[in-house]
Amino acid sequence: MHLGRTTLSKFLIQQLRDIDGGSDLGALLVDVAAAVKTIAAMTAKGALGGFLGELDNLNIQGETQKKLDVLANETMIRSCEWGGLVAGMVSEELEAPYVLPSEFERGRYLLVFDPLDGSSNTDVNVSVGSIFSVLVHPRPGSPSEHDYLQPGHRQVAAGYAIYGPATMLVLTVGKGTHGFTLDREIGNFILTHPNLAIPARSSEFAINASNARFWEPPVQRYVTECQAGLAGVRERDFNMRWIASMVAEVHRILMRGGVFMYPRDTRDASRPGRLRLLYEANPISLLIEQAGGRSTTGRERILELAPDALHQRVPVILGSREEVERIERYHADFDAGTDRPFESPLFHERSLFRAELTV
Ligand code: AFP
Repeated sequence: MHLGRTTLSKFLIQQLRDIDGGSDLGALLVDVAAAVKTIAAMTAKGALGGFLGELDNLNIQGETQKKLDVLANETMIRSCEWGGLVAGMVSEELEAPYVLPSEFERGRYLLVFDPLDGSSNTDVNVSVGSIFSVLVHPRPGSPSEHDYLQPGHRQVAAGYAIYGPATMLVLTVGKGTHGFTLDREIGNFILTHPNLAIPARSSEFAINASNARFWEPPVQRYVTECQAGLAGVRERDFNMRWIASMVAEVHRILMRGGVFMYPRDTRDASRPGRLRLLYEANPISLLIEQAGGRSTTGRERILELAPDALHQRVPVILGSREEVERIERYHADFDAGTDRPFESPLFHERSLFRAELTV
C-alpha cells in the first residue's frame, strides 16, 4: 500500500477481496465514509451553519440532544439505508432499532453507531467523533432487537471518525487498525496511518477525576500510584488527560499509547458505567485489540460480553497492554482480598484508597 496514495476504496478492495461478502462490506463502509464527510462538513461550519446549540428534548439516554446529534444521526441513516447492504440499524439517538422503509432491499449486515460522540463538546469547538460497528445479520428478513445483541468479537468491521483539526477515519475489518485522513480538496480518504500499533508501555492516563469518590478501590489504587510518580511504587511520573470525547482519547492512545478509563462507579448500581456497550465500547475495543492493546471492564474482556440490552452501559478500561494488565491485576487482587499495601519506603501505611506520604 502506498502511503499518501491509497484511497479508502482501493484499501477496502485489497483487504476484502478474499472475504465472503467482502464487496458488500466494503460498499457499506464507503457509505459510512460518505456520511462522515457530510458530518465533517457540518461540524466544520460550526456557528455559521446554524448547527450548534441544543434542542429542547432529551434523547433515550435522558441526555439533552444537540442539534448536531440529530443531524449526524439523520445523515448516517440516509447514507446507509438505501443500498441494500444493511437489514437495519441501531443508533445511540434512537430508542428502538431503525426499520428500513419498505421500498429498500434488506442486506446482510447490521449497522450500530453513535452518530456524534462527545457532543457535549460541540459548542466549545473541541474534537468530537462518530463511532460505528458492523455485525452480520444472522438470518434473512428484518432483524429483531435480539439480532443486534451479539458479543463484540462477532463484529466484522468497526471504526470511528474524528472531527478534529484534520478529519480522520480509523477502522478495522479484522486485519489490523488503519487510519485515513480526509483530503478535503478532492473529498477522498487517503491511507496515512497503516497498521497502527499501541505502545505496550505508557505514562499517560485519561479519567474524569471528578468521579474519584465513586471509583472502586483497584482504580483508586492505580490512579493514586500514577499520581505518586517517581517517588511512588511506579518510579516514574505520569501525565493525565481528559477531553470528555472518547474518540479523541482513543485516537491519542492509538497514536502514542496510554490508558482510558471510564470505570464502574458506585453511584448507581443500575448504571455500571457511562459508556454504551454496543456502539461505543465494542467497536472501540476491536480497534484497540487489533492495534495490540487491551480492553476490559476491569474484570472481563469487553469483546466477550454478551449484551442484554441495546443501550446497556459497561465499565471501560482500555489502551496500552502492560498498563491495562496491571489494572486487571489490581481488580483480581481486590476481588481476592489480596490487595497488597504499597511497597514504597516512602509510604508507611495504606488505606484501602490512598497512601499517605510520610516525608
Ligand atoms: P456525550 O456524547 O454525551 O458528550 O458523551 C461522551 C462520552 O460518552 C464519551 O465520549 C466521553 O469519554 C464521556 O462521555 C465523557 O463523560 P463525562 O462528561 O462524564 O466526563
